[in-house]
Amino acid sequence: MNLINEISDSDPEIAQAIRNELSRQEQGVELIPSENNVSKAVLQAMGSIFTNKYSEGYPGKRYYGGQEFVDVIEGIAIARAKNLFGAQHVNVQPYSGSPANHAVFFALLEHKDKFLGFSLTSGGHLTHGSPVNFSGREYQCIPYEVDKETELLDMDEIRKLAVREKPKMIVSGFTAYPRKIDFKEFQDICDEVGAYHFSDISHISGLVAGKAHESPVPYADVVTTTTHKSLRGPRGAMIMCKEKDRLHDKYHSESKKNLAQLIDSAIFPGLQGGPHDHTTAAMAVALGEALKPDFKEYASQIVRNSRAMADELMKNGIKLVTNGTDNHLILIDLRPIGLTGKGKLVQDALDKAGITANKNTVPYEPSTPFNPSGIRLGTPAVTTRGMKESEMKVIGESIAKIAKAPEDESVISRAKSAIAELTKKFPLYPGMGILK
Ligand code: DSN
Repeated sequence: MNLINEISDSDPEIAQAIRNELSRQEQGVELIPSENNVSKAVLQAMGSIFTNKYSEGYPGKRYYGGQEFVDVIEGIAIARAKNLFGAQHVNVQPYSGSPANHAVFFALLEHKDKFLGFSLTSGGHLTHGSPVNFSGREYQCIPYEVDKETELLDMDEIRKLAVREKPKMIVSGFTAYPRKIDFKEFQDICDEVGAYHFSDISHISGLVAGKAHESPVPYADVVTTTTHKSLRGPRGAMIMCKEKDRLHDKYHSESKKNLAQLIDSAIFPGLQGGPHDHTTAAMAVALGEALKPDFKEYASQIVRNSRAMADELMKNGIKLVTNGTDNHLILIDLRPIGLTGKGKLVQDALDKAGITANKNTVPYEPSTPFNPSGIRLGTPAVTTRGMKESEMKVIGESIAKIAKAPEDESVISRAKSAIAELTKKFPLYPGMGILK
């Protein structure tokens, strides 16, 4: 079944937009670190007839009839996630990362409870306590920052902050931090102050699954991840947690449930209605792919590619936050080349050359989040396309040239030709026929 042909007949406008988006994805390089290119099998599961079903509840305990096959896919998704990450309990129903994180707050904290989260401008996520998000409005966030000099997380400072503030929860995880996180140290601090450890591995879950990054699962009480970033699945999320609530006696009355039940009931009926079963089917397929041996090679190639691109950028005079990377992500600091607050200018210039990236704050950002001084890059999608270190050098050199002259059309045009040449050799979805 070629679904695009169906759309072409029924809704030519949308069909054309899909074709245009495919060309954009095919002819450019996708460097937004939270994006990826899913397999055709994942796309097909996502577009399957499971989109027709409602299934409030959990496998074996649903509120509507006709659940025998939904229970199969949800059961397989859970079993594969447990196997891949070594988790005791998994919930695959969160609609996406923010709802998953919301459920963790809802399950573990009471209104205005205090927690420690990585500040947005230093590399955290909105849901880690930003004042404009539910997490910063409904709860009391004490933000931690990176060290001003090294731009690295300073675990001694985080420990001191935790000892002083006595939070009920500490969040580990990020959206814009190019280095490894020591989850065991976070857990030690949580143990010392009697706090829950909530780890958000949305960005690095593919690296964790592929053993290219340490896992928080053996330590943290709760771990969330989106499934569409380095994990290369559909847009969705999962929550992994320990069965038992190790802080039950400190924070809950006898009547409260164990951790797994707290999380499940926070998702449904606490915050969500019926799960998106077509997403669950696609998630099961993606988790099956991540369990195959070649996913390990994929994960380590993501990091090798990231390092190669970082080296090329630095060789060409570009300053990177922390002067390098350990993971899939690179953060360019535009301030030393006189472009403070000009992230949007550079993002737009890269776009014209077929390089998709995003403007981003840098630690201790002197400008605003809408006009920040950084550019965030990542290698999960280009690695999926089969690109390796030599291609990263071409891309890195093009980015460096554009960053240094974002208004020079001849520089942009030369970079565009180099990128077009490169992408021709790495077709996206070959043989899919969706351009017919
Ligand atoms: N929007 C995601 C990212 O780009 O990192 C986080 O939710």
